[in-house]
Amino acid sequence: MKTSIFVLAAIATLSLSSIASYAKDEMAMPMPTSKATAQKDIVGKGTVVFENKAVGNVTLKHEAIPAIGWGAMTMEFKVKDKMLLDKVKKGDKVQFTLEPQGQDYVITSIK
Ligand SMILES: [Cu+2]
Repeated sequence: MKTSIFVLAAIATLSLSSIASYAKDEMAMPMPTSKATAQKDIVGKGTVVFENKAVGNVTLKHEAIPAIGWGAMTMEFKVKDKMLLDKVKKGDKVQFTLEPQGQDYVITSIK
């Protein structure tokens, strides 16, 4: 009798632990993470046509940016941080990185 109680207890423990490990496996399922959806940096090249440090805008004549399907054009960008414009001036050839922000793209680095 003592033995059968022990066996029952052992079975109960086993099944509990297998349920526990099953649940753990479920949680370990690959979930979409920010890493998986993170975009590659969008990098462009261009020439500074005009910069407005006070507002945080820069107008660039940029080359095509295939990453986002843009052709070459002259357009105005916002910069994420006005400090980014401290080192650029009209006529500079620059390389810049864009980050989507709503419908727009903002410059996150420029050099
Ligand atoms: Cu453009």
